[in-house]
Amino acid sequence: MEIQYVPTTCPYCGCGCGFNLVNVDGKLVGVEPWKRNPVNEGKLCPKGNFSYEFVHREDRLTTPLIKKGGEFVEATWDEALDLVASKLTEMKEKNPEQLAFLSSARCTNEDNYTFQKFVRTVIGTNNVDHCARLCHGPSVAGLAQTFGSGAMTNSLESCAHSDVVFLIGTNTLEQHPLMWRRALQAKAKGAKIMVADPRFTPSAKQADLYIPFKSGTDVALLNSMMNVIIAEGLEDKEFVENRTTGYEELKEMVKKYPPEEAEKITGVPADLIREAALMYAKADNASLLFSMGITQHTVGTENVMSTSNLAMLTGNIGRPGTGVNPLRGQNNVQGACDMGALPVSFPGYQAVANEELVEKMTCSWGCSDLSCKPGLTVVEIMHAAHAGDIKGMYIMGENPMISDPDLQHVGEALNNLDFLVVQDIFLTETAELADVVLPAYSWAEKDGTFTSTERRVQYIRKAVEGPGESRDDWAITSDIATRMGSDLFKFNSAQEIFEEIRSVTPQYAGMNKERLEKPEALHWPCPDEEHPGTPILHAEKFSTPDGLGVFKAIEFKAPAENPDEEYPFILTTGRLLFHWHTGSMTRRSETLNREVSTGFVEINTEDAAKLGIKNKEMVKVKTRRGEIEVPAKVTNDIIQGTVFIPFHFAECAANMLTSGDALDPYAKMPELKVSAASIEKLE
Ligand SMILES: Nc1nc2c(c(=O)[nH]1)N[C@H]1C(S)=C(S)[C@@H](COP(=O)(O)OP(=O)(O)OC[C@H]3O[C@@H](n4cnc5c(=O)[nH]c(N)nc54)[C@H](O)[C@@H]3O)O[C@H]1N2
Ligand SMILES: Nc1nc2c(c(=O)[nH]1)N[C@H]1C(S)=C(S)[C@@H](COP(=O)(O)OP(=O)(O)OC[C@H]3O[C@@H](n4cnc5c(=O)[nH]c(N)nc54)[C@H](O)[C@@H]3O)O[C@H]1N2
Ligand code: SF4
Ligand SMILES: [Mo]
Repeated sequence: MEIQYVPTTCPYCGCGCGFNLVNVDGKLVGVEPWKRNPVNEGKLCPKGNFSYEFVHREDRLTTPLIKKGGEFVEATWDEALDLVASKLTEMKEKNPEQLAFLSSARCTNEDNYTFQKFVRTVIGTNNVDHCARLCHGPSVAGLAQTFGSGAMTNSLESCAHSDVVFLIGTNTLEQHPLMWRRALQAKAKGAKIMVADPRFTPSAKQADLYIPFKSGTDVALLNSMMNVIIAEGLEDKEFVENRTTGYEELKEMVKKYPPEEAEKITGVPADLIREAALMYAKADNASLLFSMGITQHTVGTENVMSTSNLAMLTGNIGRPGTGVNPLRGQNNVQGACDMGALPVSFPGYQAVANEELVEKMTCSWGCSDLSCKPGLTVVEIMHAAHAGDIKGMYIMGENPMISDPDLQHVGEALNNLDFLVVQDIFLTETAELADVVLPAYSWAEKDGTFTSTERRVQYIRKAVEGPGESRDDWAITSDIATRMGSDLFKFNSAQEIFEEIRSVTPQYAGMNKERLEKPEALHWPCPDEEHPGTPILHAEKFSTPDGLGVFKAIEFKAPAENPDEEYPFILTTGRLLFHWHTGSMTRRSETLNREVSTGFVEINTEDAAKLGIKNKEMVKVKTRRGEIEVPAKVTNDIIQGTVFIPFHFAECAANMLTSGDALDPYAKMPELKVSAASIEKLE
């Protein structure tokens, strides 16, 4: 018997925990702790623990598939890649702007780098985006405006040094469990945890102060907390004076939000707003954590800027135990953004609209004619496909047929394409609609790097062979590029690609193999090989041109869709501990799927009683986009007037109900956290 322990990084959330995959005679049989890994010190959540289970599933994609007469037929790599290369060549020659590309936060930096380089240098468009658009796009856009850099300011470990941990719109216990461990470490030392969420989540249940409030009213709540802080003279005058601009406008604006006024908007009793404000402001070190409850709104970017206002007002930036911390979701969503899988930037957030940077990248890549026209975003791409303006699409490692808003519209858009390529590890709901399906290695079969939410760049290591003829994502994309006549994709390994990445990405320049091999790896920015990396941002100055943080005076705006007589409830959507997004992996993991095997709608006990709905009874939930049938979960853990559906389950897909019409003007985020809905008992 041959046993191998292969240290790697978890494929699920952005915490970036490390563990050993255990390979016995060529098969993965489990995971073992990697105690020296500083992120999680040997601890794991259930998804990490059972992450190996989907790898050897019999329904993994093992060979390329080509659709002929409506049916998939197995094909050789040569047939499939020649078909993709010739179709994409034909379409790009007509008009490269009619093609769109979805990259993947599940894939490595090397996969994403190769993908966007292909789109830019071979196709000649910037129509490349990925799920960050539906996730922390507003964090990137918002924090760039207030702090000059759109990433988490502090490390995970930093949170353990807080006196107050304020969670707003993050159910950290279920969604970032090993970050939650840091919050608990702080609590064990006497810190207070505050949670603002419309649901009494498992995180809220362990909080010292729970602030239940109405979805979509975050700005009013935060403004009101600032109103109290200024009225009580608890602002950090020195920090405001020396490190920020725009304070006077902010001060004037928040005067309009005394707690009694904010109570009318948010539903939070005025005294509770006061208590929350004082608790946060009086802490020596307060860290603020947020996630999708803040970003998934048409005012997502403004919500994010409001969180920065609160932190700057109280001087909670630049030290351990402080910071504004958007908890990035996917294992490598930070990296996919860093690598330029975004329609507005080359690797390292270098703008495609900046002529100097276009010239620099043209030189670095040795190509010609890079487009400086920003491309379309995820939801815009679907709208354009629906309208017939996008005619071809290549999707690597995303499943928009479950994860994008308004699935009926997405289905129509994808069916409207002349050509769709999907590269995945399973035949997902999206892959079913493809003309060509390309089988990729999963994370356990790959070498490369992931960048976690704390900007830590870590190795993943090949622990087992991929099934059948599956291949590395970067190798598939490179092969297509080469077949289309490019000679810029002669990569032989992930390591070779990383060397190119660091040569064009300033934040990664100082990272080499020897340094990344260490368990602690490196946090970007790491501009040269002597630089130690940067776990905490903005310690001395912000990343804005003048080094000052920018207060933004932001007024409350109501969500795009509000309850009315026909649709009297607010529907909000989100996640569960045991499942991951579209379920492609966790629903194929026996242990995880056993825990929760289908969806439900959470409804408050009193609302349910009025509608005559009993626990576990089937109900119909309806919005202006569509309807689903789903079992009810009657509970006091959600405020009245709001219902919640996890979006993991195809058979009762929350995104049949959500809308992609109204978007955040800065980040193009749809309002996934607020729709007007009706709910009725099924006869
Ligand atoms: N188990 C598991 N973990 C995951 C994921 C997963 O699918 N499963 N996905 C990962 C990804 S990609 C992401 S982005 C993160 C997301 O992590 P989270 O953002 O923590 O997860 P969500 O469930 O989407 O939403 C968080 C909370 O926002 C609350 N909320 C709803 N509306 C509002 C509002 O208007 N304001 C505020 N303040 N709160 C509101 C919801 O009740 C919910 O408790 O999780 C990551 N981790
Ligand atoms: N209603 C509602 N909708 C939401 C959200 C919400 O809160 N509410 N959240 C949004 C957010 S924050 C996010 S991040 C998105 C997530 O949306 P998606 O990214 O579409 O969701 P995933 O299920 O993670 O899809 C990843 C796909 O990659 C495949 N895959 C995994 N590993 C690999 C690999 O190594 N190579 C390749 N080629 N493929 C691989 C998986 O099989 C899966 O099909 O959903 C968004 N949609
Ligand atoms: S907390 Fe996140 S990274 Fe850590 S084991 Fe769980 S899913 Fe994986
Ligand atoms: Mo996400």
